[in-house]
Amino acid sequence: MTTDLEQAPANPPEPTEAPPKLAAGPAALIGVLALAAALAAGHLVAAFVGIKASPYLAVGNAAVDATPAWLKDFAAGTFGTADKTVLLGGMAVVMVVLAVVAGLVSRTWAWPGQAIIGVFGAVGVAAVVTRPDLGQFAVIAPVASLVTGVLVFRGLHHAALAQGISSPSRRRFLFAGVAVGAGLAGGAGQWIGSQDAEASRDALGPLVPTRVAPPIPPDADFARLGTPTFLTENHDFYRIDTALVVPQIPAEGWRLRLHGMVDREITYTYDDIRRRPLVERVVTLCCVSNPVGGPYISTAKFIGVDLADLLNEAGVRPGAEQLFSTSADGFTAGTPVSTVLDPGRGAMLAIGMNGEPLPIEHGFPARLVVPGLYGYVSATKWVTELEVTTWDAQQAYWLHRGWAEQGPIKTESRIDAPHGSVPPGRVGIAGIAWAQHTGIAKVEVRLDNGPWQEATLSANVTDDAWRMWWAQVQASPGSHTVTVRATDRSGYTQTDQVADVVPDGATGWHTINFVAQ
Ligand SMILES: Nc1nc2c(c(=O)[nH]1)N[C@H]1C(S)=C(S)[C@@H](COP(=O)(O)O)O[C@H]1N2
Ligand SMILES: [Mo]
Repeated sequence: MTTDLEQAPANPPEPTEAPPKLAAGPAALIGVLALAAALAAGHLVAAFVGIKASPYLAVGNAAVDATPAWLKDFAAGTFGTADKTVLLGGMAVVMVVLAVVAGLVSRTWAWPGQAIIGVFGAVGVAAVVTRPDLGQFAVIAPVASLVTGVLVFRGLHHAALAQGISSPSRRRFLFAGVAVGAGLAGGAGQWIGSQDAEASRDALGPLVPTRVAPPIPPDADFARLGTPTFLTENHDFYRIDTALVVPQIPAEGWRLRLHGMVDREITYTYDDIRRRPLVERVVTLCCVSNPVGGPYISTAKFIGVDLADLLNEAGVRPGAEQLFSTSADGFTAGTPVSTVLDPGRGAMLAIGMNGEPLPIEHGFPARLVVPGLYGYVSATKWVTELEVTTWDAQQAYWLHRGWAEQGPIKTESRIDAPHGSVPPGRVGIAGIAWAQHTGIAKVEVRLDNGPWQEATLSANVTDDAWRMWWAQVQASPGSHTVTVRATDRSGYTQTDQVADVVPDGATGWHTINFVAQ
């Protein structure tokens, strides 16, 4: 196509052989239009592959990550919560200036501007591929930007050169068309992207409870001796569900319908819940399919509202037995109404976890949390419906599949350290014990079937959470076994009877082997 330019136009305007040249205004406009088209195309594609892959946002996020801490503090202090807006606005100004430059250096030939737009695009691609939190298709968005930017720049440049002199009105029409097209594509991307749960979650900001949980004392865990940390980070929190594809529900579109054996049916929006006084509670969740010594147990500060308050607002009718909860993906759980209504129980409709809105895979926008009950009978994630009913009228998901109707968490304990081999002599043994909503009273360990020895317990944060323990044993060179058992505050000592996880949770003492050498 450069041949069009090299072979002089049909009616050369001047006797000199100078190639045709665009006026500065249209040249600059071409740069800006190509930029707009590129960003809009990337934004639209990102709406489908994850809105964070939008090159504009990705470059902005990369800039935030690359910003030194002192500058972040300065920006946050100076601009307050507007710091993101200032950043994105500043980026827009820089980009428009560079786009104008791209146009102005391309008044005769398209390639310098194309090269500048291409470098822009490459920065967008780099910002997306270096982000760990974007999927494998995310790169399509900045590539779409790059290709669109280069092609639009080149196309407009050629059209303007060919028509500019003869038909300025056609050029104006073409420019306006590109501007409108970019506006529509960007707007569509923005709208589709806002249907995205991740974007919705990001926009919510931190959740601030009215009643915060008391601070966790430093001696709540023995992490240095091998136990887990008292609170589990959200990304380390165990995850169990039947969802192949995690339900994506933007908070704005979420509704919770409370109905059944109630005086009045109520439908809550996310804002309805968020505007209520929020409570924060430390709760250890545990899965019924956790084998003895297994990993499916974690602790978080959950933020939400009392489930009992919602039920009381609706007015529970006499004869109600089961709170049957349904998730957006069809999972169901059945919880005793008496447990939910028990004022001391602290059953929650949770919207936050460790200060943040619930992570998507842990039930965003909202889930149930009932201290003391296994997850399969209580902890419905992505919950959209609560029906007050009887046990006969509705059967929850796992009931059909051989699991028990009632799922109180069993008092259990686990050894986390040592593993493998240790030097002989005094050996530290450490682990966790749990009896949610009852509390742990005592943990004992035993070396090689010797006498039981009482372990030291960590600070008791709440009876609804796990408790850490540690002990020392004297180990001669050779291989050894250690066994643990817990006693809860009701006086019950963990049975050594081995039971499978089906139908209502595993039992048995956890035993490990280690070698002293
Ligand atoms: N929608 C939905 N909610 C669910 C489940 C599920 O499969 N689907 N599994 C339950 C089970 S068995 C457990 S143990 C907990 C686990 O919650 P977590 O993944 O946040 O740890 O969620 C419960 N809520
Ligand atoms: Mo579970």
